[in-house]
Amino acid sequence: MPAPSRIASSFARAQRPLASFARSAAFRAYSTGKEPTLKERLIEIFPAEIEKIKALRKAKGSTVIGEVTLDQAYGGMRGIKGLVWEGSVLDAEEGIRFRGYTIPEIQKVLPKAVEGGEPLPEGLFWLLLTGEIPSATQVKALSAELAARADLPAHVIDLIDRSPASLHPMAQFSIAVNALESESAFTKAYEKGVNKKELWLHAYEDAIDLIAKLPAIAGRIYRNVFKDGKVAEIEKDKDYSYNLAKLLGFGDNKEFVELTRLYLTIHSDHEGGNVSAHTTHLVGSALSSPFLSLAAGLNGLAGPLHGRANQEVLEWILELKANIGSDVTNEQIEKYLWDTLNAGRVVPGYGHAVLRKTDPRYTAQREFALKHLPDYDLFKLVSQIYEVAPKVLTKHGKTKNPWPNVDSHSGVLLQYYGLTEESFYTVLFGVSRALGVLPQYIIDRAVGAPIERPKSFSTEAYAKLVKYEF
Ligand code: CMX
Repeated sequence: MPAPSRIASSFARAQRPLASFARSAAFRAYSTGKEPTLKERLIEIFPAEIEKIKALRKAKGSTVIGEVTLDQAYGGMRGIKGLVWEGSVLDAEEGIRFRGYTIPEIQKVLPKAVEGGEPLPEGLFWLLLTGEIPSATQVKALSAELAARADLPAHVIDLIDRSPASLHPMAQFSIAVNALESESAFTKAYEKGVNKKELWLHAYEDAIDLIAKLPAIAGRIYRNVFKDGKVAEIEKDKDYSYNLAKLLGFGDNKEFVELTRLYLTIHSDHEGGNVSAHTTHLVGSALSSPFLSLAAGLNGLAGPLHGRANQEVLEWILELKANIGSDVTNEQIEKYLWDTLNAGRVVPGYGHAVLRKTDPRYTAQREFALKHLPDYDLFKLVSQIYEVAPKVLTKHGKTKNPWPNVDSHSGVLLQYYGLTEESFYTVLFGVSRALGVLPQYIIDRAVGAPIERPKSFSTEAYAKLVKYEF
């Protein structure tokens, strides 16, 4: 790996308008026949991206892109355009596109570990950061870099080991990520007064370190809380998902490893406005390090209306099964749905703030189940709920989207392979979400995104604004 000072000076050169490509790291790599690493590629790409944004703002900066109603201010800012997020855009009808690619498309074009299998999430990370599909060799190099940086500092191991088993795995996860702040190259560089144009280089190092260490954190939490506390070693020549599965204790199951690859790919990014992405971005805008920023995002993901919905779904389904059994009629499911709604609860795994159709992440998991576990009773139950719930939610008339979201399906797949402890499920979502939100963290620092600071008003002030008297 090139020394940081060489990279910094290379980046400084590349920052000049039309930097000489012949002097760049990427050119050196091309000319020697060696493909550029992710960092080399970013050094090449970012100057042009910065110029693109400058040109767009210069030409169109004062163009009005939307209006805001009073209801939106009180209604969770739904639909207000005010964030920049490069990795993905969410269409209400079609679902997510990662740098323009739908989920079925990325399943085709990203490098895989198994012929005809699921994509490697390292490839998605590369795509989200650069907008480019990496080669298999480039992904392999990234996998190796992540495996090489996977070890945890002793104090983080100690913190996890001393957490009580009764502390929710997501709280343990957030504690451990916060504690990695001791390792932050970004914070150290800032303290030394680094030029802000070079901050992204340190953000990149932190992001790679952080992603690299997540399997060891997740594995340790899982093994401590639910198993014998023994955590296997990372295999330096294996991919990220294999190592995560291995550290959880499922490395021998090839299908589970494939599921991990799919799971980590599809849960990564869902544009910028969701709670975990927005929080990571917001906290990062204060120049808190990637560790502190992701930990903040994970705390948001831990909420039952967001990432913890995967745990809630499983509990809700198991409660249904416990009360009625596996052999359930559609009428019984309908009654169970109404009981949930009439108790003033939400139906977990259904509805979405943006989507108005079945979530393609749900569909991708359904297809995995149809291929690998079509006769599993809980999968059949999930499919049966899918037949009934949209009609009931439509009749109920509140939710704007009666269709299932990503969390509706993930739990039963994990149950099938023996990862039955549902309070752990959101940790897996969190590992994946890091792959989606940290690219934007790096981009934000590269383009010099400012501290985020929207305007708020009191109810009195809003009333005055809209000329209303109480
Ligand atoms: N069951 C019952 N009521 C629901 C509902 C559901 N699944 N989804 C929405 N509603 C209700 C809302 O609670 C709201 O009721 P009030 O007017 O009484 O407050 C009303 O319908 C309108 O809500 P909405 O505009 O359709 O949805 P929001 O954008 O406010 O919320 C979400 C989106 C996901 C929080 C909501 O659909 C929900 O609570 N779903 C269940 C929890 C869930 O599955 N979350 C995971 C989402 C994916 C993720 O982030 O991981």
